[in-house]
Amino acid sequence: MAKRRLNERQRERIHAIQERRRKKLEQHAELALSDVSVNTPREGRVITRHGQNLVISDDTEHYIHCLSRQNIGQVVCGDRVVWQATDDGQGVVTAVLPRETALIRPNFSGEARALAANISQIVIVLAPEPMPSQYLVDQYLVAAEQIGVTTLIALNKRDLMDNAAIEAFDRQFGHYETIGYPVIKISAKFEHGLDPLIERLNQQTSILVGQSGVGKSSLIMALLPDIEIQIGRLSEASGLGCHTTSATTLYDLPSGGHLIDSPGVRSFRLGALTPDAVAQGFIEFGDFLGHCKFSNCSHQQEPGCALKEAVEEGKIHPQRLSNFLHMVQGLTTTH
Ligand SMILES: Nc1nc2c(ncn2[C@@H]2O[C@H](COP(=O)(O)OP(=O)(O)OP(=O)(O)O)[C@@H](O)[C@H]2O)c(=O)[nH]1
Ligand SMILES: [Mg+2]
Ligand SMILES: [Zn+2]
Repeated sequence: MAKRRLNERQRERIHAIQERRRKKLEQHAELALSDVSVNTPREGRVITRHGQNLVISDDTEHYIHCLSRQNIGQVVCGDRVVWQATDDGQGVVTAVLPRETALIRPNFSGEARALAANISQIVIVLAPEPMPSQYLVDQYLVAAEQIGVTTLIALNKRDLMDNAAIEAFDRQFGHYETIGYPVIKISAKFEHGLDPLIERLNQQTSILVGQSGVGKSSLIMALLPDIEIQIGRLSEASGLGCHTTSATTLYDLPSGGHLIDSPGVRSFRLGALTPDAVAQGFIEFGDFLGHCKFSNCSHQQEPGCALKEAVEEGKIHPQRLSNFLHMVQGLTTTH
């Protein structure tokens, strides 16, 4: 997170310098690709990626700048990889080890792209501003259920909310707690209410996701006492000078486990899921699915719809059903 504001020209200059360094590193490592065979393959974990440039941590938690071989597919933050040192103190990643999990979203051309790999938990960060979106939360929850990781919701910037604002938030988001997703209210700025979050992050590899400006990077700062050291190590290894938080990056938690910062999104598009897979992402629907009067019920107008009845009985939140229908409709119109 930038401590001071940079004007447009300064930003452009920094960007140009970083681009030049990146090009130089790439040329350098391309040359090195030819002599990797002499060094033993080792295992490492991807800390961050800028294009073809990777920073990986080796088995001694040392950070190394590596290039990835072109033919090994996408390599993303959190990936476990095989790499070989080159004689100039850098390295080449030669293989990606199988992923336990991957948070995937389509890019603008609709191709599936992993955002991070081997995560065990998703932390959806919300704030009073920018205004939280239940739809975005539900999309993340479907993605999380699909890959089988736990999820919690962190409402940040609690310090900006008075009692009325908290009550309004609880009316809109309180049902997630009932469904089984913990909702933790915190302030990254004042380091308030962080203990329950720290407890849940322990020993996990968690990714912070959410809209731009909700305070993900601020939370990283608040949760990691040695963040300056970690950023320093990263900048040194990447050779890119000052580390920017624009790339998804993995940090070490002091109590064990990892925390990944990801750049904010306006929306999260789900990949090619079937309507059934989306339905499974709405875990509280489980008791009612398959109990509609018509087996091909679209849960919209039909009589005897078990989901609509559950909404009427207060067992399913109406917004969850309408988000589900909207999501399923999105699948059929875009695929
Ligand atoms: N009042 C208040 N402001 C906060 C808090 N946490 C973060 N902020 C402010 O919110 C703004 C955005 O914070 P960031 O941490 O950069 O947000 P981000 O989620 O990382 O944003 P992107 O990297 O763009 O996705 C900054 O000006 C922070 O100082 C908080 O708990 N309270
Ligand atoms: Mg950020
Ligand atoms: Zn139905």
